[in-house]
Amino acid sequence: MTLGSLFNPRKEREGIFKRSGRLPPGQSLTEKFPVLHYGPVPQYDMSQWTFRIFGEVEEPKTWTWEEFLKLPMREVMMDIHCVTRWSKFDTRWRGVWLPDLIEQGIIRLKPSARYVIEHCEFGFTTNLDLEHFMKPTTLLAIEYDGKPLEPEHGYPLRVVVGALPTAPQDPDTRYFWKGGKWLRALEFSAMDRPGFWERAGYHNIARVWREERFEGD
Ligand SMILES: Nc1nc2c(c(=O)[nH]1)N[C@H]1C(S)=C(S)[C@@H](COP(=O)(O)O)O[C@H]1N2
Ligand SMILES: [Mo]
Repeated sequence: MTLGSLFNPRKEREGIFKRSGRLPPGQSLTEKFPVLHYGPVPQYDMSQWTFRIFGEVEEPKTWTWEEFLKLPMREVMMDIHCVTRWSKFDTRWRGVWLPDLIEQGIIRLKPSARYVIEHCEFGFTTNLDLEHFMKPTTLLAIEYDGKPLEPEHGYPLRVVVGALPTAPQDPDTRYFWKGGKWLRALEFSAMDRPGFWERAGYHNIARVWREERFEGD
């Protein structure tokens, strides 16, 4: 224990995560849940809300909120890492996992589908490769810590990407901005299409353990 951590419980917890290999380079532990986004927080009348699946799929879909809630859901624990250098450990989310929809025949992808574009309110988008979207660490979340998402964290639906606490050093772990808040559609695409932050200079792939923060890193 260093002098600095002696009276600083946050520093002390950070040291534990660092020593156990869960704190990626350049990151520090936060006990809070910072809010980061560009633009306003949308307000909803959930009777008007819809969620769309389109692009390289056999049949495009549109679901109401009531229909969305009937989809298969699972709970996932994740370590999340923001490019602004905070990490939060053991965050608990509940939501829809894409492979469940595919396995149950709820959506059918064309073989040409290789990328997923997340479409959010106000035209915000972000992009991931389909392979990453199929990992157990990519979730369409409706709940955080047993409660509906807070408006500023993406209510009613957001994408979450992170690392499993059981495999914290998965080299394919991505920064948290790849999780779009206020998600309204998933587009399956044959070609990659950089989103809002990616076009603003953030790294297109965004692997945490390689510190792919900005293009050119
Ligand atoms: N719709 C939308 N989603 C977004 C963003 C945004 O600007 N708009 N910012 C991203 C960024 S940069 C980060 S770090 C995370 C932050 O999520 P949080 O506010 O729940 O911590 O959301 C991501 N999702
Ligand atoms: Mo961010």
